[in-house]
Amino acid sequence: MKITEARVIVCSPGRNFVTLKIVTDQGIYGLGDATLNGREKAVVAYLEEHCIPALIGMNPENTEDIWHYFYRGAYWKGGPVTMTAIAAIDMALWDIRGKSLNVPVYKLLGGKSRDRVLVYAHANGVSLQDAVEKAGVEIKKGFKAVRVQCAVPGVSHAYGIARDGRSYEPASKGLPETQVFDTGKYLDFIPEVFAGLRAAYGTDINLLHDVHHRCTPIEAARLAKDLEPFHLFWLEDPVSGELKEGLRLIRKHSVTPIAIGEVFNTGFDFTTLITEQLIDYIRMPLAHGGGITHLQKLAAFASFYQVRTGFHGATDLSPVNLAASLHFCLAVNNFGILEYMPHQDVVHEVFSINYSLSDGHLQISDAPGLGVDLDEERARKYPYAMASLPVGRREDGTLWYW
Ligand code: CS2
Ligand code: MG
Repeated sequence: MKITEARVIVCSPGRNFVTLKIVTDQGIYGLGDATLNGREKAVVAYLEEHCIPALIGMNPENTEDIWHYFYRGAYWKGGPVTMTAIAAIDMALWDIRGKSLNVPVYKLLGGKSRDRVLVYAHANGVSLQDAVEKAGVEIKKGFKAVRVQCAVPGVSHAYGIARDGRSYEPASKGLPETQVFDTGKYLDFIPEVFAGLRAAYGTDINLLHDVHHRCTPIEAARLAKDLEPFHLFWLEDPVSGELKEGLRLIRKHSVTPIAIGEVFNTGFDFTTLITEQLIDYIRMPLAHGGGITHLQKLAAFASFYQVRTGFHGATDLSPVNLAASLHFCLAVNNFGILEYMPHQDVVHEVFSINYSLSDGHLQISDAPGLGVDLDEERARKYPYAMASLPVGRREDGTLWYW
């Protein structure tokens, strides 16, 4: 088999998505998600200028060698742009492999380790009472796990809170907007939210919370300790991922499970965190972490340390990534949970999907390959529009993590 063509499709049904389509001489094609929120065009350029010309003529069956060609073979290794491009190539090649063998991808990854994939829903409250009510709505829908974010009294706009009743979407059109954060108010308030949630729903429901990189290590340690009585499923990104040593301080003070790595892009970012048992869940998604080939290795390594997967799954990752994640999560033994934020209906005008939600779990059909498709003609109806993630500042104006 030979790759005869590869092209990048950029569209914006409600939000921007970048998709790589790799076509073979046997008429089989594969899709890969190449979306990097707010940096879409950088990945497009990387794929078009540096990867696609080299892909033409390669045998798509050699997924391992092709992965190393684009990773190790590049002198300038790693980084979100490069690794998102490599992930898209890898995903598309696994899609081709599945289609050419007429099997769903999970059967190529070891088959089913479970029947369905546990996902967590989102509850974003504008007040404590609203957060508790919104979590209740998700629990009623059948979700077994809910991530809860809450506006902080006295803070003008906290991370994760939707405005004007719309569903939460991280990026907004144009240049970044500024959001203001106050750590003191946040740290005082968040434990009250989880006390309220436990009082309302007891201990059966799994609760998660995302700090979104905004605490210093000692602040994060305090939060993890204060949240201990409420037995979170995880506390996510308690410190910025750049500061790996910071996680040692958190571990010294609490047993709240920690998830990190949605902004990481290789397994090398995790080795110390895993061998020192500083984390419990891997957040790096297939789409930003080099695809199935690389995450398989990281998951296997993590399994020796009983660290589990908990992939990022916000709406800025396309249905192609979600389908690939479902195959992966069905197959891997040390699966923990998968994030689920439903895409807007308009996304499904362009992407046809083969997964469905019931009872707080996602299921995927046995269609060959990844099982999702993209209608290129419909995609053209939704042209790219520049959008950015916010920047964060402290109340005195100092630039901080968002
Ligand atoms: C978040 C995301 O889903 C999460 O855990 O951290 O909403 C994140 O902010 C966006 O995906 C950024 O693109
Ligand atoms: Mg997050």
